Amino acid sequence: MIKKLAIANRGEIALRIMRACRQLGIKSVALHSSADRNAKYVKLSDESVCIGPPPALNSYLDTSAVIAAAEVTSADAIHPGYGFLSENADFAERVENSGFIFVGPKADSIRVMGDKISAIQAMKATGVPCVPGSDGPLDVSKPKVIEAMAKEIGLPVIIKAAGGGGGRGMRVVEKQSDLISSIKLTQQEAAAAFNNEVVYMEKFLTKPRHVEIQILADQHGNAIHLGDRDCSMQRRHQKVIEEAPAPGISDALRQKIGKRCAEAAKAINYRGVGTFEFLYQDGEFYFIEMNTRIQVEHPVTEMITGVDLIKEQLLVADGHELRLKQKDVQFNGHAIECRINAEDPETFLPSPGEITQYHMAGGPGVRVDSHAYTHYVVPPYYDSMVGKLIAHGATREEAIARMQGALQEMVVDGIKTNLPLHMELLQDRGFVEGQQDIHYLEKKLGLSH
Ligand code: MV4
Repeated sequence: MIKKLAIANRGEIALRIMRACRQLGIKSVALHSSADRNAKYVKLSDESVCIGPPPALNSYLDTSAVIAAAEVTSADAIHPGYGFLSENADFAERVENSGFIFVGPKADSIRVMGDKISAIQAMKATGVPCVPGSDGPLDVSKPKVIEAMAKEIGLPVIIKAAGGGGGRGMRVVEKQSDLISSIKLTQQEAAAAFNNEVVYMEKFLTKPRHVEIQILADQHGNAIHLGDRDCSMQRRHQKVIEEAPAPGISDALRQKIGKRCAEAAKAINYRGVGTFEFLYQDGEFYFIEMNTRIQVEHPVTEMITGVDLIKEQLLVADGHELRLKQKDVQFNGHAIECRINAEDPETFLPSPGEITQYHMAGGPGVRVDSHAYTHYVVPPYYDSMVGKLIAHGATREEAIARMQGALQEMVVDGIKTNLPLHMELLQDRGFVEGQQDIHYLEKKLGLSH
């Protein structure tokens, strides 16, 4: 059994992981930068180690510092959380080679999914539906082949970097005459950004929703899915509101795509939690990427399934068999998550500083995942999320009503936050009707901001 877990992350997710440790009788070690010395999760952990100065490159991203801190505290496992080192295959490998359990998939799985072309090839081979496209690298020395391919797929197409993901390194091509020059540009940018100039082509879907499937797999060949989440409410690839289940998708379709993903996870010998990202348009799912980490929005899945995903993640990392069979996963009601960011609601610029007053929302179906407190100082070095407000209800309408109430109760003073934006969005007609696609929020903000 894992006895002591080193948490190589910060903020709300460090606190969330610590809470799961407590459920399992695992001691926690908070690895933190000097900027996070006074953080709530550092105080609440059993032990803590400062791993470096404020810049993430010298602390949360410093592989050697993280492993050394785990060694000196005699931890037996390392949880990377999300962001930072969570999807770094070399780090996962080093963790295991140093004798620790890495709370995540094997380094090989991270590597396959990190290359978006190999991810698509692996998923296509297991029967997961993908976007019509090149299914492989584009070779600009063969322009005729590329032009014929684009013609067959049908314009517009999108050129994506194999080393990209999460919205980085992409270019939409509308005209056949722009095709080759656009590919060359994307290759140059990809070489500079990811040290990998390989690009591929997909049909560009013009009005999709971002729907993802949560899966959970053990090391004994068992895998289940925990339904879907809609993450379409985003701005510049930053998710703002997520919900589960995705509005407008039938239970039959959810079970069908979920089963496909669980089967795919088994086929690639995946272990741990994982998310299959899809674009959903006109009743069809198209796989785009797989995330091999726990995600920010995991609580909406927890709220509708009653499953503690981090607890299960720790158990399977520790070699336990899945305690849940697919039939044990029952979906109950609807959950919504609002990401609360320390940012100017008009300009979206970060707004770090001292929180002079902090009051949490409460009541039936309301959950707050946050490391913030009165007099907490939000450091300027990291992402601006200071917490997540999650509301569950028997129906989507009830979840919305509870979120509206929770937003009114929530107080985060002294810094600017996006709470006013959330209040507006929870009353927005298109959102309330569940009509959002990936462009919905940016279009709305374009009109009002
Ligand atoms: C696409 C697409 C349309 N068609 N692929 C952006 C993030 C990355 N994960 C994939 N992305 C997209 N891929 C095809 N074939 C549109 C996007 C996209 C997007 C996807 C999910 C969430 C927000 C988005 C915002 C802009 C573009």
